Amino acid sequence: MWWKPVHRSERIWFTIAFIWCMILFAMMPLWHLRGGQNPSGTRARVEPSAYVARVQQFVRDYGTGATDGGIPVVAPPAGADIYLLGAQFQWTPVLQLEQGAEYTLHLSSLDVNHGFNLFPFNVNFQVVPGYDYGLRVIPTEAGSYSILCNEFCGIGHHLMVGRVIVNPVGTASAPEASPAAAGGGQ
Ligand SMILES: [Cu+2]
Repeated sequence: MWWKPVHRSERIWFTIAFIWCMILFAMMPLWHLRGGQNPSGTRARVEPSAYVARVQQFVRDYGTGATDGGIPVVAPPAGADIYLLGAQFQWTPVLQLEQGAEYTLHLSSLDVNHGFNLFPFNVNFQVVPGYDYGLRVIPTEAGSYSILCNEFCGIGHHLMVGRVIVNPVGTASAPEASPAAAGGGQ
């Protein structure tokens, strides 16, 4: 039957499908440029061992001395570069941040691909060995949040839960003027 002309309704349907394909095709570069989906901040190659050394330095610089489930707790100052390491099967360190402050969050992996998922928010990012992704982040809500690994990374994947603690504004231990002193001056 192939020599018979195609039915009109089928030609219309084919035309609609083709136009839709072209729209989706155009959406790919458009979404890349205008979709607001590109990671903020920086990307660089890094040797996993060098990244681990950076994380260790970060813990030495800003560690509180406390641990949470054996993982060191780190309280970096506002504006700091903060480092999080994904490794089978834990996130290191525990981050203690200030609400409303901006940080550059570095993410990388020691071994295999991991997935950074800030629970319960819909914040997701791939954590890839050999790459250091620096994301600009501002914690907007105070609380204690879990970091789940959402990229299957091995037998202990389901145990891979980290922690971010966001302290409310004004509770930081930084030696700044108290709100009363700041408000009282004229
Ligand atoms: Cu995992």
